[in-house]
Amino acid sequence: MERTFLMVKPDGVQRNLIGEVVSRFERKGFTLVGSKMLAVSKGLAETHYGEHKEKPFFGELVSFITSGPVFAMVWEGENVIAEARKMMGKTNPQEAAPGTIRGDFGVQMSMNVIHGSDSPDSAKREIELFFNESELVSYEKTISTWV
Ligand code: DGI
Repeated sequence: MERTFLMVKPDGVQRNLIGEVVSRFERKGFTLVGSKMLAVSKGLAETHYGEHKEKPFFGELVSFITSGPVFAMVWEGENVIAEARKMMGKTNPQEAAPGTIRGDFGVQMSMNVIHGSDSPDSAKREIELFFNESELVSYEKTISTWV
């Protein structure tokens, strides 16, 4: 079953949106297989956002993601990587549709509440970056035949 890495960013944690975010993915029918609060170090932030190293907003991105605790998660489900991206909405909250997490809760580009892997390769990389295998559980919900 496909897995993705999602993270409530420091703005989402400060705004008490962890429960809201978790609830949306639970209600959708996805399965939470790991989660933790953590303070992202500068090194972890730079590795995680490595693809943006040359961008003008890289410094701002790293300082934002290290500015407060985040809530990191691994979710499992059919096509969960693409579905989670749809539920998050466009990167810029001002372009994100109402009904999406960023459309409903975000106001500006840098504080867009949630991160989610954008491909199977990045999901694998990000899950391994943030979690040990022992922190993830594989299980079947009895309700799964109804989802
Ligand atoms: O995968 P996403 O988070 O939707 O988007 P991304 O991987 O292209 O960019 C990572 C984060 O970097 C994004 O959530 C917000 C920030 N970002 C992206 N493009 C810009 C930006 N921040 C600023 N200030 N300006 C940008 O053009």
